[in-house]
Amino acid sequence: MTARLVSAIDTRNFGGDTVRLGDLNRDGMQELLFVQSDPCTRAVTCLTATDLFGKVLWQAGTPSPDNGCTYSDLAVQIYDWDNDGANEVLWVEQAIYAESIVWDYAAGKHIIIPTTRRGELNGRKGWAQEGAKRYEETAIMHVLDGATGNEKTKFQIPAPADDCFAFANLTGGPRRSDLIVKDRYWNMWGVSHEGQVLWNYTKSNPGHYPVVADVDGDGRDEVFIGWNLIDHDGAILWTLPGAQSHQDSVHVVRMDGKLRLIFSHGEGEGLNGGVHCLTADGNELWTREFGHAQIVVPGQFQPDLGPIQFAVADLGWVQSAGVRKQPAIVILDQDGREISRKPYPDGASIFMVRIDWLGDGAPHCLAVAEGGPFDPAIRRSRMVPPVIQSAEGKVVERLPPTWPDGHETENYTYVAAADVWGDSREETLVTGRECFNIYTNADLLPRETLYNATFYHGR
Ligand SMILES: [Ca+2]
Ligand SMILES: [Ca+2]
Ligand SMILES: [Ca+2]
Ligand SMILES: [Ca+2]
Repeated sequence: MTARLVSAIDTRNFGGDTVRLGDLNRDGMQELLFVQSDPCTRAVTCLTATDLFGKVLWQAGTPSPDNGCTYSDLAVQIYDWDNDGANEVLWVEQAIYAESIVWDYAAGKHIIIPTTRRGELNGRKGWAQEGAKRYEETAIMHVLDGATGNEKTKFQIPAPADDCFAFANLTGGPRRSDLIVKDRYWNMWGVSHEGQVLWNYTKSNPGHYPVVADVDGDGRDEVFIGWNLIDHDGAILWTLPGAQSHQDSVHVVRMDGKLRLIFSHGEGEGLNGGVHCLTADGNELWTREFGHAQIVVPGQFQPDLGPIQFAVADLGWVQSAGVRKQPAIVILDQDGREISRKPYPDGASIFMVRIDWLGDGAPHCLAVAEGGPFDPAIRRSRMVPPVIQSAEGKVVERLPPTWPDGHETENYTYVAAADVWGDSREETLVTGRECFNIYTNADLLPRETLYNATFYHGR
């Protein structure tokens, strides 16, 4: 156990489940962007930029301890949007939801709520706004200076497109300067850098965060959303039949020199989803069935089995009581064969990311956040402290969420991996609504000995 806590930030006022990373002030070092949102409306309510130790660079919006809970993905990204060498922060302000489609937790169904004032549902407990039957005005993409948070520009995007967005090259320019924007589950749009809507995709549920890649090599990005590959102009390149539940996790990877499209999904139409590996031209190479394959991630978990394997977080099989049974983290080889399986208690929620924790070509590990079932009283699961574990499921590190004064808490929600400490290995970032931590691997990094050394100093 060599994990060392290098940053502990008290985030009770401005923190939460969602944190973005990027160099905001152009000094080459990463900063943190804490994002808060209203858990009912999903509206972004506060952005707080800090250095890695919590010193605030700027804040936009109003911080609130009530808005650390993230219901869904959030439409906030860091990118050099205007290509001047410095990053901007882009975020989407919602349109007016004139007739809201709201998930009612108590009733367990969607209901329609008339509302025509901005912020009218803010702070409403027990509801989650998923979309609207009717919108007024448009959504607005705001572009902020990364170093100051001052607005540089803004432009209109389609009213429902406030779920999340991705940068893509749709117009054939030298870099990704266009946008894919979407709503929760019904629409996806291509938008040019100038804010012009290029196309609207409605043929299938786009699922969660899409992946973009130039799959056909024409210098423009396709959008992969599961059973469908969308061309840069919004045309459908191919569609495959299969259980039509929305994708939870998508990747485009290169295996044996060929592009492969991987996605996972849960159950739909009474059928079980799972993990699917497709060719770039839309043939299925293999399928592996799971109860609810929430996450699939590629990595070099067991390099002796080839350059790529896949880790799957399976939330388990739905039973009549509503509790999912036999959740597990499963490692697959590149042909979809199961290599190992680590079981978790029935009803567990599992979140994980691949992490290069050991460095220097050692096998990748998983950073895992394990919780019980979602608890509505605290609007999150009760959590087990995060761990780093090997492909075989062996725990390498325990990373207790820790306050600046050193005392530990179980109040955290996710883990992330990024090399923010500059030693070529990835750190573990632990995000929560009270504190934020960075753990680094303090173990010495093995290096080959140099020989035929000289110290001729020039005289
Ligand atoms: Ca920086
Ligand atoms: Ca810029
Ligand atoms: Ca292309
Ligand atoms: Ca590092």
